[in-house]
Amino acid sequence: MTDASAALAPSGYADGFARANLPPPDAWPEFRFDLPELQYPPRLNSVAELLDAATVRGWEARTALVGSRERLTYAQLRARVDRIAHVLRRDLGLATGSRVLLRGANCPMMAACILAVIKAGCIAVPSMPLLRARELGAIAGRARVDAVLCAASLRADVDAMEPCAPSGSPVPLVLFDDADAPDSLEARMAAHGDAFHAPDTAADDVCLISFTSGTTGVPKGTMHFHRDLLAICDCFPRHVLRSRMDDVFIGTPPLAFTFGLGGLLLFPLRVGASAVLVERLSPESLLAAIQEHRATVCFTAPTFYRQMSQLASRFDLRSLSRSVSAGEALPVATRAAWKAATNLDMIDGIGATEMLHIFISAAGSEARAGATGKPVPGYQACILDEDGLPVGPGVVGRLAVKGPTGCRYLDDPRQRNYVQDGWNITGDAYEMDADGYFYYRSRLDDMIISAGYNIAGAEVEEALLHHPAVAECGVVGRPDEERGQVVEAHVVLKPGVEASSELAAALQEFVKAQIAPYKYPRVVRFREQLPRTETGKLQRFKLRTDAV
Ligand code: 3UK
Repeated sequence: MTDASAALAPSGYADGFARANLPPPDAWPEFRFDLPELQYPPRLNSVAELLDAATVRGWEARTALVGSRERLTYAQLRARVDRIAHVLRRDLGLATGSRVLLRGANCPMMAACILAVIKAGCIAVPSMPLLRARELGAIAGRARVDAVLCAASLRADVDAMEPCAPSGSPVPLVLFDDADAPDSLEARMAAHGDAFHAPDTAADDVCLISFTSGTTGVPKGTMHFHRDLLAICDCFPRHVLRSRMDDVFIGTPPLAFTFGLGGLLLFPLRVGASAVLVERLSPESLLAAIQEHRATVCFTAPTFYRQMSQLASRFDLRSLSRSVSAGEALPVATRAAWKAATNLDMIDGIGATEMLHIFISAAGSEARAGATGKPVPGYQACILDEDGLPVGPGVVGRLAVKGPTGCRYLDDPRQRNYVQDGWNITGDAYEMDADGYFYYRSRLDDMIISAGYNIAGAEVEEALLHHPAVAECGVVGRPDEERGQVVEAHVVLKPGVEASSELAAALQEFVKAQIAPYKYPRVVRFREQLPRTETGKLQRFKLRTDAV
């Protein structure tokens, strides 16, 4: 049998697209459910589970979501989700298992739409707000979307891509936040006041297709089951973050990025907490929002924390008790700056779209500067050499993980690169110490090889970040005839500092004094800003290729 459905419970979906496009079973990672809380019933709708539990536990009057214009209790969120689910199934006539493309900035309505698609027994395909028509079209085509829910302000790119069904006819587009339009989502919702009962679905039916924020090449669709959405809630937030009912979550990752979907929606809902969903946050406005909403848990990327450290003294941040950094390696200098500014020990965590959320992390006194942490309960990790054999402490190799979640690409030969011998291979070079802590070194494809030496750009960046003139930096290998590659540093200076060749030389000496001198940047380029993705990741390929 090459069909994955042989290994799965009967699907509850009328439309078999997702099951038909799962990788063949021999290309799956091994899934492990090693904790009592990871034993889910075979029939499951993850959103019904989250929102029904809220009712059963008496959370109806508690605040679930806070936006810039509205605040929703758990009861109001459930009612809104039910109305949208009725629009999808009754008005649009979508079959279970249909794919719905979602497009909107972080706000309560976008969150309700994602939840409603899943509760309706359809499959959510969220898209990043900054994607343009061509990229959106690629995603819509790969996931063969049957309908689009889009914030009115972001409709232009959807109009430009004109998503079509296989028959060639355009798929329905419904706009929200479109106050006066008679066919807006809100207008349609008004016709449906009754409760929506989730259709029967399998715990291993696909409910989310999340596209990687890949910087190059065709985007990869990662497929996640109903049980995966609950599993991420029952691992990192339960065992490392220790989220509680009285927590107020806040942060920057888009809901279309699984870092944001988990951290700003699923995790709070799982424990009866609330989430503040605001769009277009800057380091300064995020600090102001933490103060205003008395947020307790913050999720964002390292570069945001670095910028916030410099502004933190102007705000009252006493409500904040945990801050989570993910998406990129957390430099020791950033951890130290944040601690000095807020007295908080950063919770670093590595996650991936393929794994859905964070799988290595450490909190509080368990955290060690320079290390990402230890495998989150529920996950196992090891370091493999080039032959796929595990190596011991102190050796750099390929990071491999397994747990309750893992990689299932939608019809993609790259599945066999990411999954090998049951392990998920994230593409990161890591090292372990004798105590079982994992240390990030670089992306495997970003390792700089210069005159025969392997140099991790992150190590050079770390050294530069300790210099008082440096605001941000990115270090890459630039092709070089003589050495293969040379180490090249792209540096953003702090406000008021002038770029000069003297400063460049001083930075080079500064690095040589801290790490092995052969690693110093032979080229230093000053820049106004660094190219980043919407998820906060440095776009190294742009640094390597940009003629500056
Ligand atoms: C890198 C890190 C060092 C690493 C993500 C939290 O980033 C997320 O998913 P993506 O698919 O990227 C995955 C890759 O990003 N990375 C992420 N976190 C760290 N490197 N230290 C870290 N703490 O290369 C990884 O392979 O965009 C993060 C939760 C959900 C996510 N999807």
